[in-house]
Amino acid sequence: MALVFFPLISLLLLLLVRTDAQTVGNLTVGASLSADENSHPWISPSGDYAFGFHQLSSDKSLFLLAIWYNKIPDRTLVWYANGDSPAPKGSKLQLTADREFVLSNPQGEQLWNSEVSNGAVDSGVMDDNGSFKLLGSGSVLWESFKYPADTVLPSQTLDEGLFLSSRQSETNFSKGRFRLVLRSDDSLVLATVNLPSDHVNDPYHKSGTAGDSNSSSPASQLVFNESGYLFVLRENEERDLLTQRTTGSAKNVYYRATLGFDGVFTLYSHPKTFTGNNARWTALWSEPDNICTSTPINAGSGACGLNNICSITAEKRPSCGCPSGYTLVDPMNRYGNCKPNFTQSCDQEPAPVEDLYDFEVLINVDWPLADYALLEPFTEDQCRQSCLNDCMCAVAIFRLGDKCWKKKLPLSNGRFDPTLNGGKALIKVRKGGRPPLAPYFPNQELKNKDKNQEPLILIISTSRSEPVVETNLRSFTYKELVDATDEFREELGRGAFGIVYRGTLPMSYISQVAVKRLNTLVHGHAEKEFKTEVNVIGQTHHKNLVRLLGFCDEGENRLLVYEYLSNGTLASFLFGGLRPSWIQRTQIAFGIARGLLYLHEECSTQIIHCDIKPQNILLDEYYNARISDFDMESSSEERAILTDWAYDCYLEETLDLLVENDVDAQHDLAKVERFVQVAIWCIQEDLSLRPTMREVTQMLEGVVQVPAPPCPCPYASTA
Ligand SMILES: *[C@@H]1O[C@H](CO)[C@@H](O)[C@H](O)[C@H]1NC(C)=O
Ligand SMILES: *[C@@H]1O[C@H](CO)[C@@H](O)[C@H](O)[C@H]1NC(C)=O
Ligand SMILES: *[C@@H]1O[C@H](CO)[C@@H](O)[C@H](O)[C@H]1NC(C)=O
Ligand SMILES: *[C@@H]1O[C@H](CO)[C@@H](O)[C@H](O)[C@H]1NC(C)=O
Ligand SMILES: *[C@@H]1O[C@H](CO)[C@@H](O)[C@H](O)[C@H]1NC(C)=O
Ligand SMILES: *[C@@H]1O[C@H](CO)[C@@H](O)[C@H](O)[C@H]1NC(C)=O
Ligand SMILES: CC(=O)N[C@H]1CO[C@H](CO)[C@@H](O)[C@@H]1O
Repeated sequence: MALVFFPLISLLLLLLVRTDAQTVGNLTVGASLSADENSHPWISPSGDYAFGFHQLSSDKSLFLLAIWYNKIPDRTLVWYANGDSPAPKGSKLQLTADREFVLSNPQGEQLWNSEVSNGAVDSGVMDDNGSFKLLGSGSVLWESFKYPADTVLPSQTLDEGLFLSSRQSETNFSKGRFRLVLRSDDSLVLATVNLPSDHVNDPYHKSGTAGDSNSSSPASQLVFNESGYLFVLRENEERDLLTQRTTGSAKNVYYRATLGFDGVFTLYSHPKTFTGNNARWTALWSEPDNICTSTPINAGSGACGLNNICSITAEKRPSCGCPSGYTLVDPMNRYGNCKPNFTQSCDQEPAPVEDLYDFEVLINVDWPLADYALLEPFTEDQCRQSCLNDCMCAVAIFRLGDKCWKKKLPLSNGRFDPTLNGGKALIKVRKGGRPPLAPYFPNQELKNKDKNQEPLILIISTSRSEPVVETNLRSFTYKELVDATDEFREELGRGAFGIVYRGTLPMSYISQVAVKRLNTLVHGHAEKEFKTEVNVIGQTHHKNLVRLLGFCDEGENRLLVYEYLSNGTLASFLFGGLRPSWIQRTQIAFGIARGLLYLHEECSTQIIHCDIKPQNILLDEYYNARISDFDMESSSEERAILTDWAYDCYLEETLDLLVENDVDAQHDLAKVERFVQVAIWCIQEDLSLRPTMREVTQMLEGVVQVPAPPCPCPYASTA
């Protein structure tokens, strides 16, 4: 059986580290650019920005006309023209005889037009500030800065009425639900839009300006200046400063301010000169501080989808999770709507309601706008009874000692909010049907998973029907883990499914542990499935896997106890202060491959880990790679260009470029080539061509020859 392991490629390639080179060019009348993977973008004179076709990672036959950073390996788009209507392969961007700048599909139909109304275009130029300009008779007729997508750049201004639109998701550039708009009366506001219309709802956030400032002068512009400051300029020239911190002039640092697909507006910086160590975007500032608890919007769903619950992460990003008894409508979009996993009817039921329904309780959770009745003074018990016997009631909120709010579907603006002071959300669920343990999606075919979606699946066990097998896992009481973690004091990381804390077990063979506390919001899983999963993982033993030592399963509290590894994640090692040597990087790659081989073929229950990435690989004190399932957050756009580039280097026999700054690797080019070849085999579109993990380890280690791989492109003929 050919096993699928897409993500290892990005790891292998990340381990190779890199730099880039491109040509500088101008556009003149008659020139055209065609949408395919080999089209050469137009580069700004400094080489900082590129204008051209970006291939969608979710559908390689579609392209966006876009601007991106040319020198940063992670393809970060700062502008795109046709997010809502991506161009099929073979589309052409042309300066027509009428001197119009037009994007048309292979059938000749227009997909996008710059719509210059005030003259004929002579030429186009990608400038060093990141704006693409169309010039005619010496003046600027059109510029991308005036038609922003989701990002503003230094030296760009947003006039009143102009707005940024979020995208649908990290990899889907269609217009999303969020907008940032400059309004003369309110200054800068963030609001949701009722798609597919353009109707803008009341703001969920107003930038800290009009309210606080004494100025009554209308706001006229959002300015992003070259020192990296964002401010609202008022008509009387007063500035309402949004950002307080920068990391230097835009001459030395790339800045961008992007309205994320999750509705958070963030200022990022990235060094212009970088090695593998500091090559990343750092968030300097973002707004709002907590989108989950921002003003409830009386139309639309709030930060997460309908019936969903928003909780804020340490990075101030929303994390969404369906309540117990509810599941995602689109399992790949956890920011989307949730649906009850049962139907509630007002018709005659087959049994008394007490036998049919029960309540799941969530603390400090509320859906502020879905009330249809307030009952007071009421006890909690009366509140439960009332909701139970009311076929309209989906949720009751019991709060403030004697108040009971009954709520109907769909629930909007769901939020986890500690200021609710222990208020209880009583969620009515039908007995018997509960969704499975949130992090695990049993029996889901790996190949059905879009590799570019947010990583959701951590571990899938492919044979689950087995009875519970005893392992030597320790069962902890909740109290023991509260003590071990000193009341969950030191956080090691957090992800969608829970937070990992550092802990110490007294009187134990392994004293340092990492305790993962599964999120109460998402762990609406059945007892038996939790036990089965724990058992399956508990039976794995391999030096390249993080060991599960025990668990706690006490009512609401579900925790997993792992051994603690002192050297952090591979991500922090690769991109952190100490750059790993070539030897270390190869050893880490071997270790990951061996760990996966064990999971796929050697342990008693076959396990497929669907989220291999540097954040999920921990390092022990000897820098051995250990695969874990700690779901730290991350994104996955970088793959496409890294793989394309690596494949080009392989074809053109310029593999030395991949490891340009690494003398050791340069002296070991045979191994570099072997790694790249293996990686290319692993990302074949045709799954049947991909090697098994056993073959992968043998090829990586040089035990067997690596045959020349065919192109990993979508429609390659199979060599
Ligand atoms: C691009 O255009 C600019 C200004 O028109 C000119 O100075 C430069 O030489 C041109 N570069 C190329 C490569 O044609
Ligand atoms: C870039 O922006 C600065 C500041 O607005 C401006 O002075 C400069 O002319 C711009 N450069 C180009 C190439 O437009
Ligand atoms: C992006 O999302 C929209 C809305 O869900 C969908 O209609 C569109 O097909 C998606 N685009 C791509 C390229 O997947
Ligand atoms: C507004 O003006 C009053 C009176 O001049 C002053 O006391 C107050 O601090 C000002 N508020 C702000 C936010 O500047
Ligand atoms: C950008 O704005 C900040 C805040 O007003 C100011 O201190 C700085 O001098 C400005 N930089 C430039 C290049 O105008
Ligand atoms: C929903 O509940 C039913 C039983 O009521 C169960 O068979 C089914 O697996 C559940 N589905 C999900 C996705 O939780
Ligand atoms: C990056 C990191 O934490 N490195 C440590 C890994 O472990 C060795 C041995 O304990 C330390 O010396 C390193 O500092």
